[in-house]
Amino acid sequence: MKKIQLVSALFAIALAACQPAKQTADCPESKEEMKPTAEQLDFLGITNADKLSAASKRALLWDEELVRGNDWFFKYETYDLKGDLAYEEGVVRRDPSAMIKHDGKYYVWYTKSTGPTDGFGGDIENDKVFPWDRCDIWYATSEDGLTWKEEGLAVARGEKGAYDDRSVFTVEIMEHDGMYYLCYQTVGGLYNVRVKNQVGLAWSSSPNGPWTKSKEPILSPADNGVWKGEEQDRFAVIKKGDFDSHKVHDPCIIPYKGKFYLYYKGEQMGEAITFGGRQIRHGVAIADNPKGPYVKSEYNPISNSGHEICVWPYNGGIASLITTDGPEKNTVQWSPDGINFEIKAVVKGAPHAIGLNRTADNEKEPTEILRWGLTHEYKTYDYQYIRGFRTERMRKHTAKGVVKGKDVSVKDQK
Ligand code: AAL
Repeated sequence: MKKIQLVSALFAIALAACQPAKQTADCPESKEEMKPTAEQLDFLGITNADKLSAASKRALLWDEELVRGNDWFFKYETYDLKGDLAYEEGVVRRDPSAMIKHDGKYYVWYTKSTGPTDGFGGDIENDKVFPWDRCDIWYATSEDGLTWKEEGLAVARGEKGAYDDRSVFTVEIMEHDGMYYLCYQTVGGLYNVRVKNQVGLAWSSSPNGPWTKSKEPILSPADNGVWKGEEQDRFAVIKKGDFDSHKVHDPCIIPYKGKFYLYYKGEQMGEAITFGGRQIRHGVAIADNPKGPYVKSEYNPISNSGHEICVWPYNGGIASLITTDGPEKNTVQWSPDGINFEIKAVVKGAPHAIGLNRTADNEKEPTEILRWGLTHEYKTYDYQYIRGFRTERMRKHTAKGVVKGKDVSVKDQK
């Protein structure tokens, strides 16, 4: 049974790689219609056109452009940062925003707190339940992206009774029309396992602040799940509700097609473990103005996998890096409309909680914006720190000692 599920999931992934427009021409709808060309058979190394294995059938459904090229694939490595963002004992710095440049300096915002995590076993009124509990948003600047100076607090938790009085964290930056917008996660009240998480917004005419906070959250979880019983158990539900019925996380706003697309991660009440990991999916909410109101797309969820949001504009559409959870984890995807995403590459792994370099020429190559950026790493469960990452494209696969010739990509060899 399990095998059948996996095969059908992979078949669905292969089908997803078929462009809708090509469905009739290059992508046969049934195996009976599969009549591979001699060139396809030769390129894919298929022995007998009349004896196609399930894997060969899927391979024949792949998008031709993706098969011949390797444009979306990358491999990565991480490295330590210097200055104030180097690892500091007793301090949590995590979930870096994207980097922007202002007056010759890179800027980054991030979640910051101090002290170890107590967890949920004790007095949650006074304890710190997660590394991202009891946090505020801080920022740092750098001339070279490697050595950073912590500039101070940007956005603090709200006053007692406010929707963000417990923690503000996991922030993203958007620069638009001379204004700066920080969107971030919020928790208010008691941080128990059933607490709902929302998204807040702050704006300023300078990246150095001061920041004005929205009085109300700009995004909230869907209100259609039903908990079972009073006990603090996030898995006990009568009805799970939408993919984002419990938490809206990792917000990131992108100006797109004259509107503002707020991408986010949803967590569902009664979250299950499905094959490939936790039930995590992404959604989008769209507004006419940066401050909202943000209206959730009727097409949500727009991913079936993933974790932290990492999205960028490319070639008139939106690209998205899907990591950590779900059957399509470790894939790079692209949508022509910001909503309907297709897999473009499967990667070996990817940095988590990426802070993209928004100053990059993101149109140069599909993953140019990923050539270097920020990520975070767990030193221990209690303490995370911000690190750098760099990526490179894979153009060929050569053995040790082979004399390096002209750098010819697989695509160029056609
Ligand atoms: C991250 C993000 C959100 C979660 C926590 C802090 O990976 O998805 O930010 O709340 O973990």
